[in-house]
Amino acid sequence: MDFPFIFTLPMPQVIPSRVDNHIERRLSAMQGQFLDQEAYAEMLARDDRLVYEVYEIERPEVEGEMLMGISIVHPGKVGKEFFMTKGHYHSILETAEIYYCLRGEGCMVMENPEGYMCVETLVPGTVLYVPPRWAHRSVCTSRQDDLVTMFIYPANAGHDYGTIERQGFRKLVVESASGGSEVIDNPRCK
Ligand code: S6P
Ligand code: ZN
Repeated sequence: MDFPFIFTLPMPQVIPSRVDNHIERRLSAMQGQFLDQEAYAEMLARDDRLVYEVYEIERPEVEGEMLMGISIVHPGKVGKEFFMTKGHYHSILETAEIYYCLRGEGCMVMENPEGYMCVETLVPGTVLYVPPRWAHRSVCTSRQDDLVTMFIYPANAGHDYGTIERQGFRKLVVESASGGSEVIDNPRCK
């Protein structure tokens, strides 16, 4: 039988007091994801940098349960493109997700199979609702701070990474001429 449980997100580290899985994604796991492949190869040859981490609270991956955890995207760029998560659709496309930004600066790049795109800014306090059918990727646009978000989604959602790996997102987040960030079209998407 399940009993209710609590955990805490102690500030400022925001590492949950309960963690069942800790996932680390390094540059080497992001093959083909960044636009500037030359910059990617050069950076990887120097150092297989940690791009992002996820702390998950484990629950049975069945309908009715929820999964939650903390996602931390570290600051960095490959060429002009900011560090980001791989991004995915949910395998059960009709499942939504909620993100709550705790620290840092960044955005969520989203698109759906119907051809719509959306980029929402994330700053501490932002709550983002990603509706069913929208692929999502978090991007850290700060030069020095991690982008930390909490996520909650149906435990049976599953992850489809393949569609994004093959096509990329249609929008990319890159450093602008003034040193800020801007959203550009992905030239690899026709
Ligand atoms: C899961 C949820 C997050 C991401 C995490 C890493 O549905 O959206 O837990 O898994 O932000 O991103 P990704 O694209 O590597 O799974
Ligand atoms: Zn998701």
